[in-house]
Amino acid sequence: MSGIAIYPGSFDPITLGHLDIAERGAKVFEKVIIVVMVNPHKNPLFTIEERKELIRQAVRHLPNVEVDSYTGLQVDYAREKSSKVIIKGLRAVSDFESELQMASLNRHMYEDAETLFIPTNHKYSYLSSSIVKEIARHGGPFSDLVPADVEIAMREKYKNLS
Ligand code: COD
Repeated sequence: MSGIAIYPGSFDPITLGHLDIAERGAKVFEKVIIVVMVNPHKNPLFTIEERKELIRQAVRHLPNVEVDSYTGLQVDYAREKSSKVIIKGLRAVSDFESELQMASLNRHMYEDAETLFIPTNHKYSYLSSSIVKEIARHGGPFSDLVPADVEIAMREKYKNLS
């Protein structure tokens, strides 16, 4: 497939589950833009700039993946970038309900926009940024859940917060 796809999320921080979706999206589209968005329901650990930098380090090996941030609607960002595809990772039925609602609303606001659901790699089906933060906060092992640079940044963050 050709064209530009956007992959929006909070990415606080990027996990190996997110990275797997980005890698698979990059095989399908000419360009994938990972866009860090503001989720008003979440209280972030990393600033937008920190998240972008951690993503950039994680996708160094993917020449057709760019990293950006945006405050506003996913569809407005997609329009700005002339993109008609919004990539979402699907872990479980619980993701599906909210993602389907978002996909429908996004099409309502931007009728050219298609949401492409990529099913999670079974290795990462249990993985979320929130669960990694919980493990890290309590000193548990998480090196096999996030890129190496993220692990370092998280250890640093929690050291400074304690
Ligand atoms: N495996 C596969 N996919 C995964 C995994 C995993 N282990 N973990 C997460 N994902 C997927 C998620 O399903 C999602 O598609 C994406 O990766 C990002 O996940 P998160 O958790 O980083 O991001 P969210 O879900 O907090 O993102 C919410 C948004 C920031 C996208 C949302 O708040 C938003 O778009 N805000 C802007 C306003 C807007 O446009 N809202 C929609 C109106 S309909």
